[in-house]
Parts: sequence; C-alpha cells; structure tokens
Amino acid sequence: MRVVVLTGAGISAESGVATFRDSDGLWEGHDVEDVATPEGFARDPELVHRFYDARRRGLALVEPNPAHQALAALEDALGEDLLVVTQNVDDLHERAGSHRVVHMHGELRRARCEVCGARPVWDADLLDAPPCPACGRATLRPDVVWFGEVPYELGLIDRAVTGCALFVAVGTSGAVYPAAGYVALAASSGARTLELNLGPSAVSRYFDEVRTGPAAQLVPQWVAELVG
Ligand code: BJW
Repeated sequence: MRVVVLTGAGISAESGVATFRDSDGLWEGHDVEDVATPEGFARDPELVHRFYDARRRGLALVEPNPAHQALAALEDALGEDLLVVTQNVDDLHERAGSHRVVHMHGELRRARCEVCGARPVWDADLLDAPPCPACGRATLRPDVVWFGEVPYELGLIDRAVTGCALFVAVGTSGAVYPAAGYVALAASSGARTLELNLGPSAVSRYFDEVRTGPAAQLVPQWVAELVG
C-alpha cells in the first residue's frame, strides 16, 4: 500500500523546534514578512542571515522525537511504498533514520547560490558572505523556500499524492499552499486521509479521520496499527 506522510512544524515541536503559527504570527520574535520573503531578504539580508544562521546552529541542540523515529521505522517496513513530504527545514527525519524524505520548503543545512543555483550542503554561517563552492561568488542565501517562491519537487509530490492509497498529515496547520491542498488532491484521487494534530487545522474537514494529540504519541500509535 502506497503511503504519503506530509509533515509540518508540529512533528518537531516536541523536539524543541518552534512552530510558526502558534505565537501570534511572530516567529521567534520576527515578523514573517521580514524573514520569510524575498522582499525581506532584499531589504535586510543581514537580519535574514542572522535569523537562519541561529536556526542552523540550533539544530545541534535538538534531537528527533518518537514521531520522527516511528516514521523511520515505517520506512523500514514499507520501503519505497512510503514517501515523507516535509515542509520542515530541519534535519530531524534524516537523523531519525528516514531516507525517503522530500524537503519541499528547502533545508537549513544547505545554502543556495543566487547566481549559479548550486545547493551545497552548508553547516557554517552565511552572514560573513562566504564564496559559493561552485562559482566562487559571494551570493549564497539560505536554501529555504520563502513566500512567493516555488517549492521544490512539486511534480514528484503530485505524482506521489495522486498515486497513494493513504495520505497522512502530521502537525501542519493547513495554512500554507500548495501543501495545504494535498489532502483534497489525495481524496479526489481515491486515497483514505488521516490527520494527526494537536488541534484542528484549517483543512481538518477534508480528512476522513482526524486524531487529536501530540505527534510523539499519535504517530507511534498509528504506525503500530499499520505495521503491527
Ligand atoms: C502539533 C504539535 C504537536 C503543534 N503534535 N501537532 C492566497 C490563497 C492561497 C495561497 C496563497 C494566497 N496568497 C499567497 C499564497 C501562496 C502562499 C501561501 O500559501 N500563503 C498563505 C499564507 C495563504 N504560498 C507560497 O507562497 C508558496 N509558494 C507558492 O505558492 O508558489 C507558487 C506555486 C505553487 C505551486 C505551483 C506553481 C507555483 C511557498 C510557501 C513557502 C513557505 N515557507 C515557510 C518558510 C520556510 C523556511 C523557514 O522555515 O524559515 O515554510 S513559511 C512556514 O509555513 C514554513 C512552513 O513549512 C510552512 C507551514 O507551516 P506548518 O508546518 O504548517 O507550521 P505551523 O506553525 O503553521 O503549524 C503547526 C501545526 O502543528 C499546528 O497545526 C499545531 O496545531 C500543530 N502542532 N504542536 C502535533 N506536539
């Protein structure tokens, strides 16, 4: 059975990573317009670099939780029949042992060159304008997808969502498109749909089943039901 799991910030919340919309529109003290738009980056690149440099460094302080681990175990059981599509830019799925992960909104541990398009693995700061390893220019930015930019791997994700038998969304508010539209796409393609979230999302009504609670409990329970 083909399964697609869409994850959002809620799956990493119990690891200590801040979610986006649970704090009055402020994101670790910043307005989203300032740190998650190309216009904000053009206005104040230093602020944006400081914000993402701090979050990249913060990855060393957090660990995968039982929800990430359960999805890695599910991949062990289902192999290529499982695809995790994450909106998260952290690396907690990979550190839990998942390999079949698509980061549709990019990755903190990569940079992207604005000139040549290279996407090198990047664990250092970007504030001090290091040269791009591919073209040598000091034109690296965080490899994250900001509002108004096109997410990664949309063709691959569309094919997986329209071809799956079960679509599960974990810890995502359903506020940001195109990810928020995947439940409707999966349902119209004949998949069963399940939402696992601490509370109702903006798209809960489109799911066949909604389970409410913390991801670190709900995901291992659901995986155990599925694979025994
Ligand atoms: C727990 C929990 C626990 C907590 N256990 N659960 C008008 C209408 C429709 C669309 C648009 C529109 N105007 C503009 C648009 C498009 C726009 C958009 O959707 N805007 C909305 C605000 C309306 N989208 C875009 O611009 C996207 N690009 C695009 O559309 O390109 C055009 C195109 C598309 C397709 C084809 C061709 C062209 C790009 C969106 C980029 C989003 N980027 C960010 C920043 C990434 C970098 C970074 O991290 O810094 O991605 S924004 C932010 O939101 C981040 C997240 O990935 C994303 C989603 O957030 P998520 O994961 O859902 O987190 P939260 O905080 O919102 O929710 C947490 C949830 O967890 C809650 O539900 C809690 O209950 C739950 N929870 N604790 C379980 N312990």
